[in-house]
Amino acid sequence: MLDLFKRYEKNPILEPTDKPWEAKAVLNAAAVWVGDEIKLIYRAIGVDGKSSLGLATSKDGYNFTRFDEPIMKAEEYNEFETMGIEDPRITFFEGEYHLLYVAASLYPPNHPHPTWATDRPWRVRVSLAKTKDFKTFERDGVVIDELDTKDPALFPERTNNKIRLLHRDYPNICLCSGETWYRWDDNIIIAEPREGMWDNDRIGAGGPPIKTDKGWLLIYHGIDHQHVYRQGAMLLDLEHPSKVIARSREPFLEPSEVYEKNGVVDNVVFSCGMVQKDGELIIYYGAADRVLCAGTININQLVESLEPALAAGKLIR
Ligand code: BMA
Repeated sequence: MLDLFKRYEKNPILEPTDKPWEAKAVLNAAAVWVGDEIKLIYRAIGVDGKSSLGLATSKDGYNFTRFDEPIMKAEEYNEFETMGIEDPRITFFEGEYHLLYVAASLYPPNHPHPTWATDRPWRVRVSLAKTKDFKTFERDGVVIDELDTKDPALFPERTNNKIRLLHRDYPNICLCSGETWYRWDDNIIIAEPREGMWDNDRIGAGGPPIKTDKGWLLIYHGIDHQHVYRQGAMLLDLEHPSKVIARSREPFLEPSEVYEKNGVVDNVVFSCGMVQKDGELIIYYGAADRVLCAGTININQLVESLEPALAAGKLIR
């Protein structure tokens, strides 16, 4: 384990309340600065087990004021959202906040479903909603057709005139590129799980990549064969973001506190967003799928800690 990440001493920062829509869990949150305020859009699990999205705001990054009602709920007549909406990530892109989230539903009975959905015919789709004011959202719906995928992370700018969208096509991190939404020119694997390491089972992007002078810094989660979730990072080439140039040999965060080890799903730390402040990232993460936590890491130190990668999933040893 890398010793660079400092947990906020008063974690968790958000816990479930007695409101039915966020009574079971509040977790994985998108995060963004809007003026002098941080806005978190978090996944809330209600008494019915379905998720919607809540909003919380803060000036210091740790003390948040919540809104009473979800700011976004699953659309009633949307066949892709019958089991809720989950795990938002947010990017300010071309003049609007783009909120990408996972639309969850079940495949119709007897429909072929992906091999990883072993116990039930779970269907997940990456969906998009856009907003300028965090009050009204324009729902654009599923952006990658016909693909069971999640963990979407949109780059804040185009490269080579292409929109770049990371997502997790099981078990890899993939990159869709295209000049217009919905019409992707290609979809390629950029990083794979690594056998013998902490991320040997499957991996997925955290919050949107952050531009540094060394490359795009991406926080990601790795899951091992024991179903432990950890957080690490990789650096993607500034001009060719499908190229991984460096990657964490060790995670910087793994479950060790009680609230990370025991909850709705044990041994999970899962991030969907972070903000920059004074050369550091404040990383927000869901812990044991029940509460929302925060911690900081120095950006330069994190970048320096990454080890050169030869190609997707391959480390120079
Ligand atoms: C993922 C998502 C996340 C969750 C994680 C750990 O597949 O469902 O919302 O935090 O699993 O259970």
